[in-house]
Amino acid sequence: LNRKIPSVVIYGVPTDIGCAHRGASMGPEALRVAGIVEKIARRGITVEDAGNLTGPHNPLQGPVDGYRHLQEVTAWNRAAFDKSTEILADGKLPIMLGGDHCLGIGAIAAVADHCRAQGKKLRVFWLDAHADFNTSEASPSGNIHGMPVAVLCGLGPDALVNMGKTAPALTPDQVRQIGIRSVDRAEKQLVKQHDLDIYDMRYIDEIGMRRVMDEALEGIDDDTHIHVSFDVDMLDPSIAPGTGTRVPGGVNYREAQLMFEMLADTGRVGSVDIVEVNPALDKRNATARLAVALMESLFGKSTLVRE
Ligand code: HAR
Ligand code: MN
Ligand code: MN
Ligand code: MN
Repeated sequence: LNRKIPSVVIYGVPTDIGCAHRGASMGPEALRVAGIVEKIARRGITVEDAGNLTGPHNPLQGPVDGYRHLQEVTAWNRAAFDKSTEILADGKLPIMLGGDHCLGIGAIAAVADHCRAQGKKLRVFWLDAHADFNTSEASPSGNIHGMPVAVLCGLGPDALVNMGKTAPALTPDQVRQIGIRSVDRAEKQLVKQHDLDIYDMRYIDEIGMRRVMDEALEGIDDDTHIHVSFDVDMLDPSIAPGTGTRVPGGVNYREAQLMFEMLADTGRVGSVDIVEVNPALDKRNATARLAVALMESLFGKSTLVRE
């Protein structure tokens, strides 16, 4: 394993269209201010910043038929889908800077199409406090950032489910969810019914992050494309306060660093999302700076001294 990392293209998707609170729209700029481009480039990787996508403003409306802002969410995801598709077709590695996590729909639908076209296996690492497996019936909020995994697995409105060439984009067995500690009542039934592979905080506490990652990475081979969808609320709020739906009892600094180092060791990471950074709630950009430090780990910076 451990191949050369392809050129990286970073793009921003400045919207909070999928969530209840404003501010994730400022995430891309916070991540740039924290040095995401320079720090990945320092790893010896070619990095291009493609700027930000554009899309509809946030009308701040309530849910309609169980979805808040479905039309606007669809437009933003279509833009992300197109951009990721273009970057992957160039043989490059897209890093999408969100934005809220509804954008995982477009970004990952593009990766799924790309992998199918290339005959590659796809494994998605969904790093999050939340399972994001709600349907309109199950959701307590109608916020689409609580639904992207369900949508990618075929549960949701046609406009989103049919984002890519093939629907559903994913089957649940391609997904590994890590850091989970907040799942709604009806959502819990759904994740059980669809047999999602969830490494919740209790399991992380009991067996440790090293073994969690060994299990989640099992079966990765040379033909596997790894997509990392990193919702910063996976992290404990004490180290990552700048996010809209904080849940206590999250992943600590060293556990997170180990996760990203072990993902880096595979040499198979082919696409990344960083979502839910909300600078309006942050302390001196700490959350963006931590996310960037973890990207350095993901792109090969190591804490190994011995060996
Ligand atoms: N489960 C809740 C809902 O669906 C909140 C989940 C959304 N929050 C996120 N996504 N940050 O990971 O409304
Ligand atoms: Mn590829
Ligand atoms: Mn999420
Ligand atoms: Mn979350």
